[in-house]
Amino acid sequence: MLEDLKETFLKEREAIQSLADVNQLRVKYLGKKGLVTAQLKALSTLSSEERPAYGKRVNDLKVLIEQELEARESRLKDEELQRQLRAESIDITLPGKAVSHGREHPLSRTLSAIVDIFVRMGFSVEEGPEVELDYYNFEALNFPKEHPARDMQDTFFVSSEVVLRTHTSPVQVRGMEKRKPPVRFIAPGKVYRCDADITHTPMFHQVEGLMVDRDITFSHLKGVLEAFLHRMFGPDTPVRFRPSFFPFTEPSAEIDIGCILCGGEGCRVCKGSGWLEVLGAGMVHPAVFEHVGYDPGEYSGFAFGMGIERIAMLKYAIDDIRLFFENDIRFLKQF
Ligand code: 2NM
Repeated sequence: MLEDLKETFLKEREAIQSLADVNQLRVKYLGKKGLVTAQLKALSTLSSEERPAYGKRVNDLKVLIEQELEARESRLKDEELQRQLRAESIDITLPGKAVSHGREHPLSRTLSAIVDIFVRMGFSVEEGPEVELDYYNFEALNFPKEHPARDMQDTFFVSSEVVLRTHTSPVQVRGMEKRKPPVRFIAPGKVYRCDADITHTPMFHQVEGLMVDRDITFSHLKGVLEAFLHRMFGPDTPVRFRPSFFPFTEPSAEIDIGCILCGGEGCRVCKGSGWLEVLGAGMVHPAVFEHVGYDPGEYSGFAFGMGIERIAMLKYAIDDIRLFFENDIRFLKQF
């Protein structure tokens, strides 16, 4: 009887496939209502002579089954662990993924360089709204009502009184309204004009600057802007001032540097002239001072402006302005 039980168990043990199978056999043989348990319970029906020997045999069988099941169980767990380890293994000999580094955008680098030079000369930095009142963008800057810049063709109108600023000069006006002379600050930022080709985008960046005090002359303008251009493009860069016109300055000038691409020989970029226009400037018009409450009899000042894209294009020899805004990593990587 006990031998049969053992034989059956040994056969069933061979069929074990899983931990569930192990548990099933454990219940079947060793559980409360198990086959071996039943044998142990039956011991009480035996005589005291038969009991010890039979009891030992039942117990031996119980121990054997326990050991066998435990051995099966630990092998199954081990196999499962190995399977899992194999499935989750990583090949540490594979080459790693290259981390691609970011770079400062060429426009940001150019702006930082410009700001840095003026800050070292004692200028502070002012900001103002990009959505601007017509008053600050045009009226206070002495643009007559019929000036072409006020045309729908050149200016983005939000309403009849509100525009996207077409230059950062309104920041200068707001800056002057806020304080009394002496003032000395620059205004970098985004500006907007209805225009798009290889040298124009509807949004671009400008830095404008302003210095106002008693007895500020055109010589101060020349000295500051020459110093700026020599720090920006190198101390031997030729600088030239040409008469020009702006509504908000009188007299006005446009400022050229010797072509940094051909060294003044004449090339495609300087259109054969040997010169590149980089700045507009002039002595602030008395009408502008009147608008901000400065007495033009007491104070004078100079102002200037430049396009950051243009400066960056010249500095890095970039021939299409749109490259700045496409965010093509192959372009950006070069700076
Ligand atoms: C330029 C050229 C010349 C300029 C003038 C002023 C202000 F507000 F003071 F009148 N701000 N910026 C100015 C003068 C800007 O950009 C080409």
